[in-house]
Amino acid sequence: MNKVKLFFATAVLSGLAVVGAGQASHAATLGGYAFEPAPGSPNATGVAPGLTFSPFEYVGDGTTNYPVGYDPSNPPQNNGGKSFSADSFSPDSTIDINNPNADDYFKFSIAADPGYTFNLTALNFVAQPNGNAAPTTIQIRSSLDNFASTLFDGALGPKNEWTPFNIPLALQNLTAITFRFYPYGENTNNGAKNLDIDNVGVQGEAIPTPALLPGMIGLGMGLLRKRKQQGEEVAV
Ligand SMILES: [Ca+2]
Ligand SMILES: [Ca+2]
Ligand SMILES: [Ca+2]
Repeated sequence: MNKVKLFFATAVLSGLAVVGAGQASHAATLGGYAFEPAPGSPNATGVAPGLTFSPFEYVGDGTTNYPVGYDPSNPPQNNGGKSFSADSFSPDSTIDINNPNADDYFKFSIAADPGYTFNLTALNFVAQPNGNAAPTTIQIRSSLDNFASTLFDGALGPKNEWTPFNIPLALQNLTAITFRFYPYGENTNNGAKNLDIDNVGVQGEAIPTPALLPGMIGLGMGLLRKRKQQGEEVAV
């Protein structure tokens, strides 16, 4: 191989190595909800190829709106843009997953497109208990066990402040999942009313089903056929 060819071969190999490194680094943001632009939107943005995100929803008997949201570049209040808010949650810690009027929740779903699966490594959001009549705590559940157990159960942080949450997950080989967020608990008996939520997102990776698979199955069948022919030859 002359020097020019060697140069190009090295360049191609280096390029492949870079691509390979890019594919190996996972835990990218797979999609999420910033509720922008004004006047507010429930639709996901930044969704990775191979996945579909539902709109972000509130299920319950309260009302929703898009109040001022979270902007980390604008301290000390960090207010800016839009968030999503509802005003009726469980005042107590008992959550009945089949009674959304008493135990109201936020939810969103992720589904893999045909030919994909996905892994999740984290769920992120920021939340702000809005005023005195706000929930104090939040639970997160998922459809993987029909919402039976809690993936997370923790304090929401001070009222009228945005508190960030980063919840590690280790969920693999998924084709679909729905998350429910159950804010609950009363702030000085004023009720579990207003909670604002913003910058909801998940980290992980979307994985294409190996395109090699049909070819490998074909190769396997070919080998089987060849062996069978050879076996018949021996038998004769
Ligand atoms: Ca926002
Ligand atoms: Ca309610
Ligand atoms: Ca309740």
